[in-house]
Amino acid sequence: MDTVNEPPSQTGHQLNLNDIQGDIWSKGFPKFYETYYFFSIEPSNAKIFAQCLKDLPPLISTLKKVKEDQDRIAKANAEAIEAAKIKGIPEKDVIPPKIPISNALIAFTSKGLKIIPAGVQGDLGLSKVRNTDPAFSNGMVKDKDILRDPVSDTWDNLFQSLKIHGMLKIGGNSKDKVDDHLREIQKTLKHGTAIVDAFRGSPSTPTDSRVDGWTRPNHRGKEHFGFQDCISRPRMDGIDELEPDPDPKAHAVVNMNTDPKLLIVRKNTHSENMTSDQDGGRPEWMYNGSFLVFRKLEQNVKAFRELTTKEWKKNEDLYESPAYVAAKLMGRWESGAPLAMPDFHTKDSRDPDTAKWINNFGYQGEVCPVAAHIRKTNIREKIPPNFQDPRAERTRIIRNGIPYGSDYNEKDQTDKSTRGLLFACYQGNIEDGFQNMQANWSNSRDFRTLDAGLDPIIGQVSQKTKGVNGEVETIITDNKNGRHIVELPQLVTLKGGEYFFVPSISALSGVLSKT
Ligand code: N7H
Repeated sequence: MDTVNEPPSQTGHQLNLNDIQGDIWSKGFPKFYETYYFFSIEPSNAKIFAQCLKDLPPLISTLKKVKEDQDRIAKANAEAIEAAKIKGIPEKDVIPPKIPISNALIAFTSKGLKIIPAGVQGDLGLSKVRNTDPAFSNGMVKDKDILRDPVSDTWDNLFQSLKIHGMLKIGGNSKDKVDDHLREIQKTLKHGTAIVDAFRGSPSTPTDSRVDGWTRPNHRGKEHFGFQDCISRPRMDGIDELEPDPDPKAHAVVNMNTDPKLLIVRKNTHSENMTSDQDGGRPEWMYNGSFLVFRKLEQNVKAFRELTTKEWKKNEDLYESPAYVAAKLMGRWESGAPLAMPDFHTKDSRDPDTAKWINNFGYQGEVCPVAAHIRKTNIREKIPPNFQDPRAERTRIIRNGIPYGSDYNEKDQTDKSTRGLLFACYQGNIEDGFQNMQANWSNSRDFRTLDAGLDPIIGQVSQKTKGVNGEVETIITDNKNGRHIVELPQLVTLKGGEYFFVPSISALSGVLSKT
């Protein structure tokens, strides 16, 4: 496939910015607001649906469009800061200008691909995909045992319904803009005829097939536990500025520069289930697409705060504050400053605006516990050939989710509202990416070292191995006292999710719209 309008490549990896959907990039959609709309394709009208897909590409954003939007916003922000400076207004008080923007992505489940004419007629080679990408082909519910997900009775009806064939992810800077964009796509896809809401609950809950998120108005960039999010992200040659060499002063041995084929399906994108002579084992129509994992993850902020306060009170001689305990669980301070770097061991006093961009670091010793969320999910080391996990080098994801729900208010004990993260990540193969990270790293007491403890943020154990009160354990380490076991309540609860494939623009208007 030709490469169009891409910036010069520094390492020979080229990206077709006009063919790849625009959220498959570490910066992703610019957004204050985002909706995830889940639909079913009416089997009797699958031909009409395929015809409609031909008209869809102008409403779906390419990487080129999203990059232009991000550049436009960066320029407007820089101008606002410059203008404020002249008036003597400090940078932190500048409100970024809101440029009216929305962007959309479409993705399909394997069930959805099977229903459309190209799937029925065998043009999509889905039997090959069953071999190369079993997790995607089976769907998230069937992957439950591998992921060690709890039974799905905690899931929202929408995800339990098993009727999801496709999803629209639309991000923008206002709800109105996002709603308009959604309505336009629904009209193009003949909502009511060719597609219907995946789950239709009672009339009193009309938005059952739609899940909305928004950046926290007074804490933009911070998730509900209070941490700066979206710092560490893989950088792809051809669209990102690459990171400099790993910084030896910060013990870094690798950086986040990532071969795009780990994130986007290309000719040589690996799959655990492909032998080396099956290069290109996936059908070509999948090139320039990516696998998307969606999880609705509810966060128990009250339990998080109580836990960090309790552990601090028990060990005041070791931990200077509940915030320090929280940093031990996360691996970064709330500001984003990495615990692993000597300058940040004990004080979160750094300017959050600089701290939050620090990413060129590695790990030495256990000042940052091996079980801490960011150390579990990115081991930041050169993988030796005999490493216990042969997939480790390929385990990279692009995270582009958004928080949902209102802020937790400690003072209102009657408040029953819920909150969390609409987690979305992209990868070239689910087994190598999300599944390995969640199942074999975060959920394993013995990764990365024997008896390291669970990832305290997202680790889950099956009901069978939980304690009597449903608690699980992690290990906090520190310089003075070595290891210290922490009993965890389930801080994050899965409310449902699904696996999707995000096709290229040419596949949408080509093979997928064949009738
Ligand atoms: Fe995690 N959090 O906001 O507390 N995550 N995450 N995550 N996460 C990270 O670097 C969080 C989840 C990764 O390279 C930070 O952006 C929460 C899942 C990876 O150093 C924070 C939830 C998976 C990284 C959080 C959640 C991951 C990462 C630090 C669920 C994959 C980069 C800021 C509710 C299976 C690690 C940053 C690196 C970082 C939070 C979920 C993976 C603050 C609350 C399900 C790869």
